[in-house]
Amino acid sequence: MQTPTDAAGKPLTKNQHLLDWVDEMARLTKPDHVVWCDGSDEEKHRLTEETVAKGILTPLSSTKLPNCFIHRSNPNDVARVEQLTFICTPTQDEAGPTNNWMAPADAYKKLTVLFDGSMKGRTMYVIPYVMGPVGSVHSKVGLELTDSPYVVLNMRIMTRMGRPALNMLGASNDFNRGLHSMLDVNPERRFICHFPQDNTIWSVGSGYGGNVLLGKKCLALRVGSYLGLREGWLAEHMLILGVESPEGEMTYVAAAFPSACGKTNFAMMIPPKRFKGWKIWTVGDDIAWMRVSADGRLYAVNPENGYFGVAPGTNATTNPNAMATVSHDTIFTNVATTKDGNVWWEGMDGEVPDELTDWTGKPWKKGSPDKAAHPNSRFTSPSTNNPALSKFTDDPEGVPISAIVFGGRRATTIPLVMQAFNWMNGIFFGATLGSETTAAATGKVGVVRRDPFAMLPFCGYNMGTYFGHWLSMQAKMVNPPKMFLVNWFRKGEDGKFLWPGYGENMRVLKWIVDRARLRVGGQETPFGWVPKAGDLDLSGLDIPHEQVDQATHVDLEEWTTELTSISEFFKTLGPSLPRVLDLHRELSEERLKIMKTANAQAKA
Ligand code: OXD
Ligand code: MN
Repeated sequence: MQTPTDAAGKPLTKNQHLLDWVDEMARLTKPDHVVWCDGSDEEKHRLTEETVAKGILTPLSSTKLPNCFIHRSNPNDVARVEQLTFICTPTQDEAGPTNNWMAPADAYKKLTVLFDGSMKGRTMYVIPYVMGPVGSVHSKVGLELTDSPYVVLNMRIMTRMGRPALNMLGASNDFNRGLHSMLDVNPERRFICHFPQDNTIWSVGSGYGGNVLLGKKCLALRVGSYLGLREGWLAEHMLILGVESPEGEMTYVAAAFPSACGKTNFAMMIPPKRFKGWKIWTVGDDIAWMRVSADGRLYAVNPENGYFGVAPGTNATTNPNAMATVSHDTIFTNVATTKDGNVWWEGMDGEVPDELTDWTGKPWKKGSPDKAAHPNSRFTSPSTNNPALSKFTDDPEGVPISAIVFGGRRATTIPLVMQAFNWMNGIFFGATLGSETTAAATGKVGVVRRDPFAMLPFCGYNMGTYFGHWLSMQAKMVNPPKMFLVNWFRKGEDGKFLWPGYGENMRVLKWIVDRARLRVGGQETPFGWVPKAGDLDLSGLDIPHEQVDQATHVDLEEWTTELTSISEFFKTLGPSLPRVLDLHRELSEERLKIMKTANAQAKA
């Protein structure tokens, strides 16, 4: 292959490993043209014009939403497809009981047939990108080959893309090899296969973000988690935020919540009025790469460079910073549009418009039973659009993490906030993290789906081995972060949420920061520390304090059920579950029994 050049004719790379691989993949997929992306503005304008001309993107109002576009995807292709996502490790045991597995040779064979000639009549774009700050020890270079210009434009927002990635790679062979073709966007021919040992991802038959923006879930989490195991670091489904006090003290927190539990809202939170002078700074809203530095602390970077956020439910109350973020230079996918070139989704501020064009492109009238925006409709916006973006987001060192938070959607049992006794107990919180299903997802409401570390769909190897890796990280840390469990979604007997959530979560965050800095009280329970009356700052909060007591309460009967359910879950993980986690469950059960007996005696 000839040395590729940018539009001005300047050479882009002479990396022979890279050139040979691109050549090999081009021989397989047989595109009409191969275009190397340099990440320049000129390239962005050219690709935007081309995609608009082809109807892949449609411009929105240049006054209401400058430089914004809408993309409507194939209606059969609107979300990640867990059942078609495979971890292709040499043995099934390495993928573990929570992943779909295919033997690497079988997967390569099956997908080679699909990729053969899949780009005929199309252009293959070569996208060099960096996950993480360019040049950082945390960061990784990836190459994605794709026949979708929509993917190029999204990758341009979500990653550090183009020439800097090639410069960082130099002549090295250490890069992620990602191959993507839309093929005919047919669910029958859709596969997202990960080969962690080969640092390779092959994705075919989809155009949807999570399946095709290969830097995100595929590299930054599935393959990344495996690289983390091998190299001694952590790739996590966690937001990263900085809490700044009025005195200018900064505390960084990483938090794992299952998909669609409000990570983006939490990462961009604006503290309530009572917290005058406090600020939340977003480092990342979805993924954290963390490693121990020379000072024995855990440091995190956000490998991404943009937000691929869920649009419905985003409004001036739930996330004012996100509303500002999406107001320019944004690609919207599967939202509804108004006649005057604006966007709309369920849960947006203001009146529901009388008429819209729905996410499929059809006319929609107010009162229609169908959703106007797809529930998984998205915005892709650069991080630099976020008014709360941390100035350390590009810091190659990352930010030092003082607290790690796990949270799910639980109507009962899990208190508003609880601190783990120690690192292992925190890993128990992560390992048993669960969220209740909604009717839309399963038909059964209130069933707890365990989603350990919010990584169930994203862990690229055996879940038990993953817990073991987390446990072993403690040995490297002089000063490990404190660990917490939170639940914004607990309900009262009337079925209403006990806690107002959103900006008010600052009150919980403050307790977490103060606990991490060893300067506020708490109450020991058999399962962890909870705030006792007076520990949470509730000033100016307009709800009865008994309601907060209910939200923070540890109910021994509910925990009896919880520990039984955890025991069932642990059994599904098989022999690689670290014994210490099951022993911790047993210890909790024994402590629970003692409490129950003591309470019964006190009553008698
Ligand atoms: C996401 C997800 O898109 O977790 O971030 O599904
Ligand atoms: Mn996510």
